[in-house]
Amino acid sequence: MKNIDSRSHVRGESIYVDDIPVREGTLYGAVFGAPHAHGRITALDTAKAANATNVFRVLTAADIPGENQIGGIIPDEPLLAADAFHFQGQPIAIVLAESEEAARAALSLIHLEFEPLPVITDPRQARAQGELIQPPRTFKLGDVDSAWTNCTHIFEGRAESGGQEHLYIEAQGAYAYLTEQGGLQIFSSTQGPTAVQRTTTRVLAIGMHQIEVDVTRLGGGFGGKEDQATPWAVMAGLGALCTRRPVKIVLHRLDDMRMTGKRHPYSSDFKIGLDGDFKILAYEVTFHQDAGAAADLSPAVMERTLFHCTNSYFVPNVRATAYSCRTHLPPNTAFRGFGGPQGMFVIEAAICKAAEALGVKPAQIQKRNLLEEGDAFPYGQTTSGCRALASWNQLERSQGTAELEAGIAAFNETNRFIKKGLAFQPICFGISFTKTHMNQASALVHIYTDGTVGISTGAVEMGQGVNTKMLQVAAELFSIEPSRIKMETTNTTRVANTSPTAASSSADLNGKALEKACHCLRDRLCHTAAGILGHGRADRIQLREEKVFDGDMETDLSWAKLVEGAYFQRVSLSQQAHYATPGLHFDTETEKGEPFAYHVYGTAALVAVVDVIRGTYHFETVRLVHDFGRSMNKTIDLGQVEGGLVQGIGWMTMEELLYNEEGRLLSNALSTYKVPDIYAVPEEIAVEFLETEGSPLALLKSKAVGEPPLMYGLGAYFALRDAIRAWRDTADLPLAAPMTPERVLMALHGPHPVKPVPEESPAI
Ligand code: MTE
Ligand code: LUZ
Ligand code: MOS
Repeated sequence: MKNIDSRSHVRGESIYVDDIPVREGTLYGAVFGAPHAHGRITALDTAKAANATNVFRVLTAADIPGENQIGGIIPDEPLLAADAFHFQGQPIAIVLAESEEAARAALSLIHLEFEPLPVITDPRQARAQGELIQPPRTFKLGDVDSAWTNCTHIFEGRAESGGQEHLYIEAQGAYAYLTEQGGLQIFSSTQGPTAVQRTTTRVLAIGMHQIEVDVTRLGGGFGGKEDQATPWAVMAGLGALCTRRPVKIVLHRLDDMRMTGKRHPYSSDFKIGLDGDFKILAYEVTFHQDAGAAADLSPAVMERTLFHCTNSYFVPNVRATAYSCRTHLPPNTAFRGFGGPQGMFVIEAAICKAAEALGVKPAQIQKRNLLEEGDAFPYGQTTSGCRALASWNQLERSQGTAELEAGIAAFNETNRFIKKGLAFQPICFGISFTKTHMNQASALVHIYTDGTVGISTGAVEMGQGVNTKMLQVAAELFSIEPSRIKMETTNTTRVANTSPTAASSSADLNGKALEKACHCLRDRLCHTAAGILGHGRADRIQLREEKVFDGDMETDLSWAKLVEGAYFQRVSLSQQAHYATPGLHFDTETEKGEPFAYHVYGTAALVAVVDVIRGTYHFETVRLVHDFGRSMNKTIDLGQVEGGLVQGIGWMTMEELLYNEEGRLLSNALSTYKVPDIYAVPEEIAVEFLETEGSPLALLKSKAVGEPPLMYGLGAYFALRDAIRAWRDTADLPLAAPMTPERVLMALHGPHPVKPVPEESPAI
């Protein structure tokens, strides 16, 4: 089935927050942000702005009726800074005016006096100064300290990965108005409608029952709207409450880039030990996560970094420690992969370093150490349905990687100024929220008397196609035409207490809840049909293609007639259902448990082509074998793989976030922050479906697909490095991403090392 939104998307008819027709009297909000990264506020004068033409009111922290607090995991972030601010762009005041232009124009009339305080932009410096979001955590397996003595080769080094701007096409925004009797309606571009509702309750001191949050769809989220859509929605709500007029706040792109958090940059130290056969015996890693100025989701992101610190490899002795470091950047947040990619980059860097020093291809070490069935992860869970080696082998067998490799070697022999490089990139990603309690969802189904169906779930459509998958579930279980089914907006009044649409789990969780609701309704209708047919044997009834069958015999009851009959017999045609993933648990004392429903595997081969004179590059081909389980929608799933891959390549190669020492974002526009465009997409992307049994915990055994493919992009960094190595030795080249064309040029021709890295430790 095609994505049900494709027609309205192409015709420009899909509705986003900014497309909602505004009510009469609507005010437009513009947000005044901190002009410096760290300071103590000594004076704030908003009178001039408030008196400007067409300005209705200016709100500050003093106008907040409830708690000035938006921090979810840790309460450490105000909605509006009152005494001090901690990052450039941190919201301090909101101008509400008759037009967006008037609101923005008045921002410059706000007068702020502050005492500047020291600014930290480096997570290692933050750690050294004791600026931690929470105490460090350590995951352990085996005994690392005694394992080193058995290692033939030991390498130490540092690996660094940069941040990433989400660049959802639809910027952050919300629209809110009061209804009656104290009610508040909020339209928000959020992945977490319940998070918006909960935080609005806290800040405005009104019950959750008074707040209705509604989401039609997002123009992309990618994690950037899991937590950070909330403040703008709460501000719109606050504006509506204070002025009793509707309030709309939609961020300008440049404000969105400047004020919101991004993927966490990481700076990490590793030590890896191998035996004479290149089996990895020991791995020790210390992560420094740049959390930015407040916790946001950083503790959970840091946790997933630890979960994925060994990627798809079995390492018998591991010690992984992570520090969440408080700096003066905008609080960093969820981004596709949620810390997993950052963790995986470090072990790939460690393997690359070992391979370069030993004079072998990284693939030789990678393949030798892939997880096998029953192997333990450092967090105690063991693999089940492991496809690490299966996907690698299938890639080699059917995607001609040996020929690719031979072709590259021959090419590099004969071409002096163009060099090619190859990297293999296996992935392994755990599916479930790592906070066990979040793995629940509900659905609400109405069958109307004409036989049409309305479906509500907690899932938010953000381009990933979850609504199409939900519709498929209902169409299949009722055996009716998709055109009879409508996916309703995601709404906290219809479906309550939802987890955000995140962790790649929304199709599984919401789809399973929907399955339950549809099964209930189907059973009820089968009973009704059995009654109408006069024998009462519901087990004989089948619904097939809008018809009712009695055993194998077609009856004259149609789906529509059956529904109508049920209504006249006063049978309920509505059903709500709740689903919670069974079997999950995790103990943060021992750091062991069973946090994931299942894992998704796959292997990619990426070929980079580098222009040695210019430092420019492109990706000639990416071939991959991905574990979809039994894909329920190959078109959508293929789109997720291609999109995730390209987003991952962008993160590793061209997207470079630069902050100056004052914590000001320098790459603050699309002219200075480069994302992959159509020309940067690999010339060939060949995706092979590794058809597996799936997992019973996956919706229709179709595995979650949203985040995992991003991690194939890690290979882009290593393919570039391999191409550079065809030109000159890379042993002392820092392991730092992104590998921008400038960095490639430096690597090819600049002095090494650009940054010193510790030498290889002597082999024992
Ligand atoms: N695909 C599109 N087109 N737009 C998005 O914003 N977000 C990604 C992924 N794919 C995203 C996307 C992220 S970060 C997640 S967690 C999943 O979709 C969430 O949706 P799912 O749970 O339905 O896979
Ligand atoms: N969000 C979250 C996530 O709250 N918990 C998670 O485990 C997670 N994983 C991936 C993406 N978002
Ligand atoms: Mo995705 S990072 O779980 O929103």
